[in-house]
Amino acid sequence: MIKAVIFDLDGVIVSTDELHYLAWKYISDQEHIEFSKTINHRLRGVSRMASLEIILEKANKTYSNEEKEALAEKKNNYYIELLSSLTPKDILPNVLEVLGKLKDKGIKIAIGSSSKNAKAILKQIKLTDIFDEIADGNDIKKSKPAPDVFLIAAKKLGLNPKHCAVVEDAIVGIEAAKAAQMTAIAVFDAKKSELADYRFDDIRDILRLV
Ligand code: B16
Ligand code: MG
Repeated sequence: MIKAVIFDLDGVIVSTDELHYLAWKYISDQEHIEFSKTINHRLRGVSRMASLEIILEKANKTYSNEEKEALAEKKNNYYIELLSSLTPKDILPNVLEVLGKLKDKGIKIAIGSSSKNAKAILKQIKLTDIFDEIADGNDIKKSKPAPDVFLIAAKKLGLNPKHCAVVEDAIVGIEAAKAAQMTAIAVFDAKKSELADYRFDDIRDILRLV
């Protein structure tokens, strides 16, 4: 029985992929490192430092930990600048309808995001208050595919993970949901995951499960 739905943020509630892409492109261009949309695709749901490690696979030199920290900080500062252009119009189609209807049915709703900027993003799109709980990159040491962020969301909700469903656009996010013993609902890119319990083209299909 599903008592709560935990939503991934980037790629499910709002599409910040392009902004992450532009910010990482700015860094990789400065460092003369090859970067593409295909590589950007591998960064979905992955933490900032783990994303940087993926980008540095194409680098011709090795970077010290201090240099990595500096690059990640530079990327994030640029990304935060880009986030200022986000508005409620960027909320993905049918999301508001689904959130409202889940609440009407007495289902709890939460955010389970790897992003340390999750609260700033929610503020930009004016969605901070609708969620019962928010678990994000600041709450965890291990990002998806580790189950941590979803387990923390369930704990904050006071629910058994088995009573929680996760909506994810990233394959690593589906792995994380299953590792947390939750129902895994895949949208967009995550539909390729063999582990998903459900694959939906329209997020409104979630309403059939509750
Ligand atoms: P930040 P999600 C993830 O968010 C993004 O998909 C991923 O591309 C990003 O690297 C990660 O957040 C960390 O973001 O640099 O803002 O802390 O999909 O888990 O909501
Ligand atoms: Mg995502």
